[in-house]
Amino acid sequence: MRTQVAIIGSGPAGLLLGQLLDCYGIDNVILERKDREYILGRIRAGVLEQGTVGLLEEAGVAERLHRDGLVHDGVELCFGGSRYRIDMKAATGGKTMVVYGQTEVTRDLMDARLKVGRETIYDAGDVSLHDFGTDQPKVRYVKDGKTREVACDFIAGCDGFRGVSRLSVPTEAIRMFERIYPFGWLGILSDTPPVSPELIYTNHERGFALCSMRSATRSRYYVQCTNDDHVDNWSDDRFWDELRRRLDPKAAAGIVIGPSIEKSIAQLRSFVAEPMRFGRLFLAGDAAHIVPPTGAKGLNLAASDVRYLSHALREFYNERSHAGIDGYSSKALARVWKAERFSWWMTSMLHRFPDTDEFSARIQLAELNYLVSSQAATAAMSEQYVGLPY
Ligand code: FAS
Ligand code: PHB
Repeated sequence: MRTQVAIIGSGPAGLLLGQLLDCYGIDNVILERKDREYILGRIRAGVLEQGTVGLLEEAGVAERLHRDGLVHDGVELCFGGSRYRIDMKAATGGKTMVVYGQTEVTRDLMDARLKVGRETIYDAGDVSLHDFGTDQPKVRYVKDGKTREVACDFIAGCDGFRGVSRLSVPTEAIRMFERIYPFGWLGILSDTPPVSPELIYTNHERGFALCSMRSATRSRYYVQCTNDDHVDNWSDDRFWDELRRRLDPKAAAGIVIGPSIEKSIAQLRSFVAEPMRFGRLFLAGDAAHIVPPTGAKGLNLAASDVRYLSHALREFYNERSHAGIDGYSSKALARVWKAERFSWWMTSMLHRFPDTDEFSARIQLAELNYLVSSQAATAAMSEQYVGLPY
């Protein structure tokens, strides 16, 4: 098989790239090791930056998002037993976020891909990348017991943190930066109405908690847990009790509890691979970087990488210009590192670390008090949370 761009991975990064390239008339194929149902069974991000919404509109997949997504003007911070609203819309001159699950974004992109007749090869085993240092790169994979090959002009490694693309780069050609956090997030999905119309991020001596949602009837909650914790240690009742203990009295009393329809623990890390381009191979999304979900940046960074990469490839094919592909890595990394810092800052301010002593607990509270009482601090947090300009 031959195509112009071979995309590895059918997550948000791969699917959005495929859709935008299709809009630009650039041929592409996606190779995915899992099947559609498995991918749609993963519960992940929930908050879309305004820029991400614009990209989904450009890709022609924003209809359901505008119908079912919840537009949010701000978030609440809960500490010292009280809640404080951060009015992000006012602080950013009108910018908002949309709460719409990554699962739904993925579903919309998959359906759009089917409609335009672009190929996704699911259950592609043993994907391997070849000759991406030349102008004739190839991807090989095994399907139905046979090894097959895709000849292409470019390979887009959109295969996530544990994918094959980054691992295919010679170690001497790549630098990696990592911080692993000494805690995880235990997340629960329940068909119960959200406790509050906006997200609530809490700093509590027992640990961080987050009240989020997927719709007016489906809630998403998280509590900080230890790194070696296990979902089996957490009955629904234990989860609801712990969540209540970390919230202010009004929220704790207002929580509508119900059976969990999904429960999982995510480990938290900050990670960046530099550069994000190796000859004819480009890395995008979690394949190149990971953020702790505290800043709701993971999915949105995948989208900004894809914006830069899709525009660069359009320039290459339509204008025969290399400027975009040559500038991709530095442009993407400039935005990635700002989001890495923001996510690290939010995580440091809101979580209990093993070495959080009385002094550092007071420093966290001082930072939070400054944040909710200073227009400048509120504006700085807001412009990063809603998404910095591309
Ligand atoms: P993805 O990991 O989504 O997709 C990569 C795809 O490549 C997968 O479908 C995988 O099956 C496929 N693949 C992997 N190896 C392959 C191979 N060798 N061959 C072929 N295909 C291969 N972000 C937030 O903003 N908020 C959150 O709350 C949040 N929670 C998260 C919870 C968890 C458990 C995880 C893991 C991530 C979470 N994230 C969150 C981040 C997440 O949303 C990512 O940023 C987002 O999925 C990035 O999308 P992709 O880069 O497409 O990577
Ligand atoms: C979610 O709804 O899953 C979510 C929202 C905001 C975050 C992280 C996760 O910062």
